[in-house]
Amino acid sequence: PGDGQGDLGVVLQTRPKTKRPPLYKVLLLNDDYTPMEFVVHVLERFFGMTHAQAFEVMLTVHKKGVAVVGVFSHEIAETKVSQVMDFARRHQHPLQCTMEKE
Ligand code: NFA
Repeated sequence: PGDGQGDLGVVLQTRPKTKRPPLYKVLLLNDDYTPMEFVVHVLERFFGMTHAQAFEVMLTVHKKGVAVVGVFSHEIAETKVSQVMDFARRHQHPLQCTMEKE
């Protein structure tokens, strides 16, 4: 003997939603003027690469025009881009560094 107003609503199964934050690729762009040794130094200094790794990645950027130099959270990626852009500007090189959502 109910009032006929019982809850027959559908209960949807939910999965525990662990949303991971988006990641961002940090890209280094080629240009005709920045010295190769400067780019190698940037990759060692700001991206923790060994000299051999840095040289390899620098050559990839030089030959292909662009390369991903790291993948980071939004905040870390922004910091890397700022550090590279500031460092390049201070040394009067036109080196460009950008980020994009992975
Ligand atoms: N293309 C530059 C040169 O020949 C070297 C370079 C590599 C610049 C990677 C920017 C990025 N001096």
